[in-house]
Amino acid sequence: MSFDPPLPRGGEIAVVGLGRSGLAAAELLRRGGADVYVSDASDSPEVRDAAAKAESFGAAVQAGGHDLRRIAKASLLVASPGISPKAPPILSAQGAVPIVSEVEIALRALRKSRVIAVTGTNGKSTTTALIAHLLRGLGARVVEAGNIGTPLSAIALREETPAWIALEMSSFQLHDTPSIAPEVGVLTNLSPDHLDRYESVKAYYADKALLFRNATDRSIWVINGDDPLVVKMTHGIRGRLYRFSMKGQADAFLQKKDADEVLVLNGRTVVRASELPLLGGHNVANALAAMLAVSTADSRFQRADAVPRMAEALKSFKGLPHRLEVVAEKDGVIWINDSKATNVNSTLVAVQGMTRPFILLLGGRHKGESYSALIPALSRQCRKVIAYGESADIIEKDLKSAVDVERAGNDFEAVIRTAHKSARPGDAILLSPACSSYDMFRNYEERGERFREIAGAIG
Ligand code: UMA
Ligand code: ADP
Repeated sequence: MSFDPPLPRGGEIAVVGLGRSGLAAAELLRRGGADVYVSDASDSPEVRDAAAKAESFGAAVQAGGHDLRRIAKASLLVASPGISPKAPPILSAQGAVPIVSEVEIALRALRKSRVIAVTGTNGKSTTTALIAHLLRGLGARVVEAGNIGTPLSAIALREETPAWIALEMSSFQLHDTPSIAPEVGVLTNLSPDHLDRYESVKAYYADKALLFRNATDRSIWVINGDDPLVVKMTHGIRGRLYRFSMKGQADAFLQKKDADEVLVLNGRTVVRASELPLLGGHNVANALAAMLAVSTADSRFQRADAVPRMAEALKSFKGLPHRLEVVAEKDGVIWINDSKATNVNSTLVAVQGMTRPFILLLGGRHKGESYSALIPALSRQCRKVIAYGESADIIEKDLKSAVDVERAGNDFEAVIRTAHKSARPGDAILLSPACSSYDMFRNYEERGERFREIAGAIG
């Protein structure tokens, strides 16, 4: 295993966090011959399992705490993305030890792969998965990785190096990835998020802008031409800019045609909007972004014969779980799992896309945004908001003047039963929480799975 730029010679590399990222990075570093010390503040069964695995490949391991002095003497620190820059192990290294992300290590080992990187506040995972699906449809060898779920280091550990990588990058990952220089970089949209970690929206956007840190005249960027913040951020950056738009002509755009709308790429009609299997206008934007990213990545994908293959791929794309996913239907009520909506703007698009009256489950760990931006959209068809979890007080305060809000504590089954009591035939029960899940669950996936189970049992 070789790294370009190489790993520091001598000394120990400290990996902080033994979640998915930390475990994969530690193994990759060991494969490269480095001495590795990996530690995690938690002593949970999952962390202990990961610790045993890390020991098996020869890392020095600590679960249940970090040795801050040892970390401060390391030659390099690899930080897991979920760990705040203000956490003690990161602070203890600051100024003394270079700090990088797990993605940085993996990129150095994957120089031969062609990377399409996707960032933005919402739509990253869907766009990343669509890019990979389109490339597969065009016969390319591709994997999806990064914030979407599989750490990039786990890809670097595979025997076969992929020709293409569709790489989802969160702001946390971008913060510490100095080598990021994708063949194509995509910026989906920008709106406030993660204000529980960042001091200001400006600081959050500054991390997003790090996608462009190594821009050259040969760089290719795919951006949302309808989003003023995206347009402003990318104004004047080096490289070629390609735009997608839902509103007017662009490199990829949505065009009215008779009674329907069509997705147009580089002047060619690819597919009708009504043929896309995904719900909601935001997913049309994601499809435009993905088509444009793929077509700009390689001249082969710009030929006329690529168009029908892209159309087939778009039509056969199965949406990702936990994104506006219908999980049950009974007595005229449909149950929709949008657990991945972890900020106000993502819940807003879900609510705007609703075509029937609905009960909205809103709550979890508050991330600092006001919920009042939802009011105009909720006023149309929302029968009731069920406010639950740690953020219930704030949700109630922000919404009660305009919408019927019922408080429902933090027993998730009781929360869902409360929603069910208010539902009538023809309604939807929508879990689109606008909050992170960490007050009650391990992650958004667990929250969505619980919703699916309880909806199945009730429905
Ligand atoms: N920990 C410490 N010390 C601390 C704080 C935390 O040791 O001071 C430990 C925790 O006990 C835990 C570990 O760090 O064991 C967790 O690390 P992590 O939160 O970085 O989790 P991973 O499993 O490595 O998952 C990360 C991403 N998680 C976050 O960014 C929060 C996953 O994105 C990503 O899929 C995965 O790497 C692979 O790349 C999830 C996410 O929620 C989906 N992302 C955010 C989002 O989409 O909004 C950015
Ligand atoms: P991310 O990876 O950025 O969190 P996902 O593709 O996982 O994005 O979608 C998460 C949620 O964000 C979805 O459930 C949906 O409610 C919302 N969403 C998806 N795409 C968009 C978009 N283009 N614009 C605004 N919101 C979106």
